[in-house]
Amino acid sequence: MSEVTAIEHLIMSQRRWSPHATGQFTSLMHDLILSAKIISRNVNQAGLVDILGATGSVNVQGEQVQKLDTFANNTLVYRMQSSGAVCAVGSEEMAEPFFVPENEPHGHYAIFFDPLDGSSNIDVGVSIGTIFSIFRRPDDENYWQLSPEALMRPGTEQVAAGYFLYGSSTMLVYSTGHGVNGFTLDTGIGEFLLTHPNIQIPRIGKYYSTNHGYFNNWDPAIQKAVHSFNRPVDMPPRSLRYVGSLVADFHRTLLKGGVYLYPEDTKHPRGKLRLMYEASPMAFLAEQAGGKATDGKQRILDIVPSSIHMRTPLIIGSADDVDQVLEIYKAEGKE
Ligand code: P6P
Repeated sequence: MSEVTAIEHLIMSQRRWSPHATGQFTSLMHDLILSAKIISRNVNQAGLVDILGATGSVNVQGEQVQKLDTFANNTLVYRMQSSGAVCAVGSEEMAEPFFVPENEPHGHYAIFFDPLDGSSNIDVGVSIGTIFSIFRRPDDENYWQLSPEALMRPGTEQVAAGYFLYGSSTMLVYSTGHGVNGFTLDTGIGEFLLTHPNIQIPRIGKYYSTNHGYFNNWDPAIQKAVHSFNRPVDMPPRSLRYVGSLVADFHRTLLKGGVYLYPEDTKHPRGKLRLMYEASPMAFLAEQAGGKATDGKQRILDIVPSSIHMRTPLIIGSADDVDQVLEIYKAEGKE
């Protein structure tokens, strides 16, 4: 039987990289993982809740049936607030960040998340996920100086980032800046076990992933870049894979290689995806796994957010495939 490594063991073993570790990060990850187990349970019963909930608004656990996005957000905010490791929480579901009151147990981490990315796919059984990005507040910063502006830091300052994937199995893929590891939830014992150690994204992939429905809304350089994958000159055409759930599309790109593109278009002039809790954490993972992530002009991780919910174009995946897009953009004089 191969060695079984539970995630708690790996988190503790990584503390050697932080000699001044206070245990706050370990506490944060414990509560984040607990949140995901709770969300996974409810996501996996979504269809059943409709049947079981038909008798009223009470679900199988006797809880009020909530919209799953709201449920996921409330679960995460509550757990993060009570972890004692967090000073601020930002979420796609909240207009403003939540700051843990100074008179309550708090720590030096700020966490941003998309609590349930791709949730519109729940009723058709497509994988969805929770994406998270973790920053550390400078120790010398006085607590009361915390403001939304203080939280708008570039992705290079993330101390950890990752996602939970609620699909055929529940997975956690994350990095603390020392490579990318994947864990699969063994529901029999309630533990995330290391199943994908040191993930490396192939330099070139078999797939490209984008919403071709927007083709006529793209500028000519983007159209040419996408055509370079489905009508290449000197290699077989790539296969198109697109499920419309960033976590699912990125997870496949990370493991199998290729490129995911959500560029700007006439409907989304700044792109659709959010920088701080979608593009930036995925870019952190992609680079840690040997890949690249750009908005078409600059490295995603170098972008300084102008707002918590700032949107950005995203081209992410295998290094050579992202470079292929950038070379075409440059040849087409794309700004
Ligand atoms: P479209 C889901 O709403 C999401 O934010 C991402 O998970 C996904 O990749 C993208 O939007 C899909 O957008 O415009 O193709 O439906």
